[in-house]
Amino acid sequence: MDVALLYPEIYEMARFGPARKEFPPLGILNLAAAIEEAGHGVRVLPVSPGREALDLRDHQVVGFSLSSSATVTTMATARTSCLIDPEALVVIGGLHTTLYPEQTLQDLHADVACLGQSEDTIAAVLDASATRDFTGIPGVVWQDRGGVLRRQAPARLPRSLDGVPLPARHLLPAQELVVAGRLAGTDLSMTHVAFSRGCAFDCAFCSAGRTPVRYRSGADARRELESLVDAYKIDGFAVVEDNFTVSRRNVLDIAEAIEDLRLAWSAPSRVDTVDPQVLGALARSGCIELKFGMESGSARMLAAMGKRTDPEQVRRAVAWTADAGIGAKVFIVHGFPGEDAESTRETMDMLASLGSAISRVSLFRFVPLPGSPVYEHAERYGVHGTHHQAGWDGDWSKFHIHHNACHWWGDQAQWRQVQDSFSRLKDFVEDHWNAQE
Ligand code: B12
Ligand code: SF4
Repeated sequence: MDVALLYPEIYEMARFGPARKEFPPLGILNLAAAIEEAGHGVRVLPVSPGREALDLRDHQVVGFSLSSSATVTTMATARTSCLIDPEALVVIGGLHTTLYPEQTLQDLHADVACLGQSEDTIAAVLDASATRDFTGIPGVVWQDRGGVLRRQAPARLPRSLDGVPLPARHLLPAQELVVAGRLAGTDLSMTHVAFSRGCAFDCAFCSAGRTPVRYRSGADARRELESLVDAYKIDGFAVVEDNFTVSRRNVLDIAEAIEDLRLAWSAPSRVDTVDPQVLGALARSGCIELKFGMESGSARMLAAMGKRTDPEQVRRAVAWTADAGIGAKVFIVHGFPGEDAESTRETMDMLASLGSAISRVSLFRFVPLPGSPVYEHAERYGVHGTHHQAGWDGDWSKFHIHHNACHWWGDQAQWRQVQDSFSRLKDFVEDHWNAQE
C-alpha cells in the first residue's frame, strides 16, 4: 500500500515567523519507519496555512497528524482541500486526536483514529483497511458499519524505546534535518533527536504529562548518533523531548555511552532533576546547554502552577550548571492565573540576581493548552475560553504559545496588570539576553 502522512509544518514564530522552520516531525518519522518496516510505501508531506491542497489520489491510505491543538484548523482545511481517492483509508493520530478522539474523528471525517504512540499498531490498522473492521487493535476509535462509535483502550507500552524504529529521516531532504546556528548560540552543524518521550510531572500549564515516560538506552542513543554522524556529518545535536533528565539512571547511561563521540549537545531539564554529579557526567559527554523550566521567580506562582519546585532550587540548579561549564537557558511562563506586578517583579529579581549564570532566556505567555490540568479543570483555575465551556468559538488556533495575548482569566484590572507586567518583563529580558535561539 502507498501511504501519505500529512503533518503541520511548524515555524519558529517567536522571532522568525514563516522565514524559519522549526525542527523535523520526529514522531511522524518514527511512524513512517514502522510503516516501511511493515512493507508499505510512505511519503511524509508538510501542510501549512495556504498550502493545504495536495493531490493524493494515488495513495490508498492518507494519515493526518494532529500534533497540537493549535494546528487542528490547518489540518482540517487540508482534509477538505486535498484530492483523496474516495476508497482510501483516512487515519488520524497525534496528541489532539489522543485527547479528543471521537470529536476529532468527526471533525476530520476520518475512518479511524489512533491513540498515542502508534508504531506498534499502525501495521494492523493498515491491514484492516479493506474490511474497515479494527476490532482487536489496541488504541483505536472508529465508527463501525452500523454507525456505532467503537473504542479500544491503548495497550500498556514498554518503558524502553529501543524497539521503536529510528526516525525515517531519509524521507525528508537533508536541509530540513541538518542546520547551523541552532545549537546553544553556536554555528555547529546540528540535528534534532529524541531520546525519551513523555514526562512524569504534571505542571498545571503543560500537557506533556499525558504522554507515558519512555527512554532509549545509552547503546540505542549511540547507535542513532553514529548513524547521524555517518549520514550527515553532524557536529552536534539538540535533544527535543519534554524533559530529558526525568530518569537519573537513563540519563547517566546515555551520557556515558555517547561520551567518546565528541558531539556538542543541548537538552531540556527541570531544576530539581540535576545535581553536580549528573551535571559533571553531562558536561563530559559534550552537553553545552541545559534548558530549565524555571517558569517564575515567585514561590507563590510556582506553587500555583503545580511546578513542585521553589526559587532556591532554581538558584542552585543554575549555579551548579554554570559551575559544570554548561550553559543554563531558562524558560519562563508569564501570566498563569494569579500572576501580578509583584510576582513579575520577583521573576525579574531572580533573573537579575542569577545574571550571567543564565546563558539565555525564553519567555512564553500563559495559554491554557488542551490536555493540561488548567484546561481540563478550567473552572477550578478561573480560566475561560476552552472548548468544554459555554461560548466556545471553535477557534483552536488560539492555543498557541507565541504572540498570544488572549484574556484567559481575571477581571479587566487584573488583565491590564498582566499585560503591563509582561511588557516590562519582555523589555527586561531583551535588554539583558538578546541572543535567543
Ligand atoms: C518536540 C515538540 C515540539 C516540536 C515539534 C517537532 C515536530 N515537528 O514534531 C516543536 C518545538 C516544533 C513544537 C511546536 C509546537 N508545540 Co510542541 N511539543 C513537542 C513535544 C515536546 C514532543 C512531541 C513529540 O515528538 N512527541 C513524541 C512523538 C513520538 O509523539 P508524536 O509526535 O505525538 O507522534 C506519535 C503519536 O502521536 C502518533 N501520531 C502522530 N501523528 C500521527 C498521525 C497518524 C496518522 C497516526 C496513525 C499516528 C500519529 O504516532 C507517533 C509515533 O508514536 C510535545 C510534548 C509531548 N509529550 O507530546 C510538545 C507538545 C506536543 N507541543 C505543544 C505545543 C503547544 C506546541 C505548539 C503549538 C507551540 C506553539 N508554537 O504555540 C507548536 C505547534 C506544534 C504542532 N506540531 O502543531 C503541546 C501541545 C498541547 C496541545 N494540546 O496542543 C505539547 C504537548 C507540549 C506541552 N507543553 O504541553 N513542539
Ligand atoms: S513543564 Fe516540564 S516538567 Fe512540567 S509537565 Fe511539562 S515537561 Fe514535565
